[in-house]
Amino acid sequence: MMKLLTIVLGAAMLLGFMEPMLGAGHRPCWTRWINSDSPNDGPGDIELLADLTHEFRGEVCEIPLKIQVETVDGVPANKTGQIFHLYSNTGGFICRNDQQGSGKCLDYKVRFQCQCNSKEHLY
Ligand SMILES: [Ca+2]
Repeated sequence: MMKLLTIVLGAAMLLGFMEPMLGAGHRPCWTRWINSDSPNDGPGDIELLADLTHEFRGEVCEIPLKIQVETVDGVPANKTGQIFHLYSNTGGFICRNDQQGSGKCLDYKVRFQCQCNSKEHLY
């Protein structure tokens, strides 16, 4: 009985050790989609991480692993043909109206990938 218990415990410990290496222990999560700015006022559509971590405190983490950007209609940013001034998981997103052939950015929404086990509220 003792021997079986030792084997079971050993296997559990081994799994616990393996899990982070397999990535399962740090399963990443995405925040909800956030749209805090509009290209209709100001120089473009500006969704800066520094602003969003402040505005959505406890929801957007300080150092996201990834950023994802889509138009408000759900078209991935890289499919729109527009030029982006900033598109960074550590900086956020900026589309400048004056860099577009059309003279106007589309309205974009962003979301960030954070660690699931952090204190941020994630979906
Ligand atoms: Ca926007």
